[in-house]
Amino acid sequence: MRFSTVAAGALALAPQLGSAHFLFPHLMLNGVRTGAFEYVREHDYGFNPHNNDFINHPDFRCNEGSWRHRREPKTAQVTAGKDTVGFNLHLDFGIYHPGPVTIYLSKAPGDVRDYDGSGDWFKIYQLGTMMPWNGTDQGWLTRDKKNFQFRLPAQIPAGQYLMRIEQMSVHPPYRQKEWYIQCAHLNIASTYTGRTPGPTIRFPGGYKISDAAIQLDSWAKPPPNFAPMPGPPIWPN
Ligand SMILES: *[C@@H]1O[C@H](CO)[C@@H](O)[C@H](O)[C@H]1NC(C)=O
Ligand SMILES: [Cu+2]
Repeated sequence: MRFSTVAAGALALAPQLGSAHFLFPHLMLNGVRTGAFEYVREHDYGFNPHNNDFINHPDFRCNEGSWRHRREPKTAQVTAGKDTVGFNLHLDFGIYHPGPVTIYLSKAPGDVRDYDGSGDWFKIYQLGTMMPWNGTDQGWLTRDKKNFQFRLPAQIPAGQYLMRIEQMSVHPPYRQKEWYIQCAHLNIASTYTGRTPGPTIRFPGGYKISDAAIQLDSWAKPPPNFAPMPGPPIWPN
């Protein structure tokens, strides 16, 4: 089963380049788009989306097959409170799927290249709909955006981190979603020694099908006028 999924993903790469789905192979570093997978951990699912079953799988952390790519990317040297970071879609495509973008950090016990993301994650970025939202795809602030960047808050302890981007596409019928996930490797310099960032969640386990964000039904009539974000509130806020 696993083998056939990977093979199908590889075959699907070429035809999907121009038309279908997306991934986030570029780390954005102070406004500069770095190379594809230069600082980003690759995975074996190509441009393909996962469905809701994926939220209960360990690969929901950094996407399917990413563990075997953990030694490939470099680790970006950045400073908390100073540098801006983020992700850029492949080939400068914009996300043409409606839905929230969230970015999380998880501190590695040591070298991020040996870290599987099984520890605690806190959210540092999110982008949802206009407020108020008229319930349409056009009302998503993420739509057609090609990069998602923010200044690293100063309130992050020094260390190596996985930085995980997630887009949850809300266009499939009813409460089914499409999930796009990718992780980058950061080494964060910081003098912060305050409270540990939080609230934190783990993957899998941190998301439930019953979460309001996942229960959003963009096919509802009349359309919804509020789109809850997945996951906990952002740090440090
Ligand atoms: C909803 O809002 C978006 C963003 O302002 C706008 O482009 C779109 O035309 C609106 N659609 C409707 C049906 O009001
Ligand atoms: Cu899709």
